[in-house]
Amino acid sequence: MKPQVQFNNSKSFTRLFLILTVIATSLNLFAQPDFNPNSLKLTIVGNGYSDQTFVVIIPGSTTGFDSQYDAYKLMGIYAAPQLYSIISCCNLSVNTIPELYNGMEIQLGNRFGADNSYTISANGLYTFGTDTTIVLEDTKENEFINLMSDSSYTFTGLESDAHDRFKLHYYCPMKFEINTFMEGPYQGAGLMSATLDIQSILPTTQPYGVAPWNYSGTEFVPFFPFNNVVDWLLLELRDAPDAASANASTMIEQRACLLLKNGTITGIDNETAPLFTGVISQNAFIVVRHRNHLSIMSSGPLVRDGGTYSWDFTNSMTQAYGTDAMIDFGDGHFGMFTGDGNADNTVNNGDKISIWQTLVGKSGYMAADYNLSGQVNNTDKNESWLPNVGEATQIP
Ligand SMILES: [Ca+2]
Ligand SMILES: [Ca+2]
Ligand SMILES: [Ca+2]
Repeated sequence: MKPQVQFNNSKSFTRLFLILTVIATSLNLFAQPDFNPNSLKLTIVGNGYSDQTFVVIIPGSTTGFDSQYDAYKLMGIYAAPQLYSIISCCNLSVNTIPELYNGMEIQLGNRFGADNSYTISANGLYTFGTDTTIVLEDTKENEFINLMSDSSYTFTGLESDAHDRFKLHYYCPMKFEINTFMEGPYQGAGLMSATLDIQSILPTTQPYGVAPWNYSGTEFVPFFPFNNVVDWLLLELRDAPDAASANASTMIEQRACLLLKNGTITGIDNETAPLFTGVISQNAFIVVRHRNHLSIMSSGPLVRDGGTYSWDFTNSMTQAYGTDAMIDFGDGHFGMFTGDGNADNTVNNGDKISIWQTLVGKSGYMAADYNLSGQVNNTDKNESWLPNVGEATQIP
């Protein structure tokens, strides 16, 4: 009897040890990538087996195989479901990539040794920013599962299924670091005046809700704390193969922003670059609009670095689409032409007759205040509007 009992105890102990080992291994597998922000673990369960794979953002890694971070996929037994990432060189169980960007796509690989019901579930979603969305696409069923609201997906997997049935899509706002100058308030040496801010003339609600912009955004600033805002701008994001075809129909998003004295464009927080959520499928082009300056557009696709697109209009004429689409300040800087008080995209007599003449002598936030001084007077007509008559916007 005694040896038998001992044998049973030993078996129980072995079982317990195995269970503890499995739990510890699982916890470790789960915990390790979770130390990083933006770590996703996918688990697939079905046919009595399970498998796991990781997609982790690690700055400094690459989209290729990184020996210090990535792990090759080792296929388990045939009956067990397999889930992994497919990259150009190979299949990975741990797929590290350097950055998260809007519209990013990860190709998953899958194998089902038996026709059965399977469930894919996501962990680590909390390691992503609250404004990030991850969608699992089942290309066979044409299903898109928002993992942020529904972290598991059950489906029928067949032995004959394509091995690239699933994809991950990531959506997150992108920063747009854009710099521009405007002629009216330009003072020289890379600085503009913030007179409208200093005199508390700037409206706290974005001013582009009226014609011709008819922008319905609700951007609002409770107050301007730093005396450094030149004016509100309206940014327009366009998605097109090249600049010439980036016409109005390619616009995917608009955003009212603030222009600072040094040419930096910020969101309504008066400090950080504005965010756009639209997914760029071709190339990103930015249009900068102002209520009485001529609009400009980037002459080429915006440069993306990680989660940030950037474009600087201030340092070269060729940064704006078209020929001489900006004024040359003669100090190495360039800016948007002023004088378009009626916002018809041309500096013309209408800006004098129907705008300036009706507002001359007034002060405040005025369409005919072409130098943004807070007052409409002869300076606006003679020094700002007149030299620019005939200039027109060149955006496509
Ligand atoms: Ca990698
Ligand atoms: Ca005009
Ligand atoms: Ca003025």
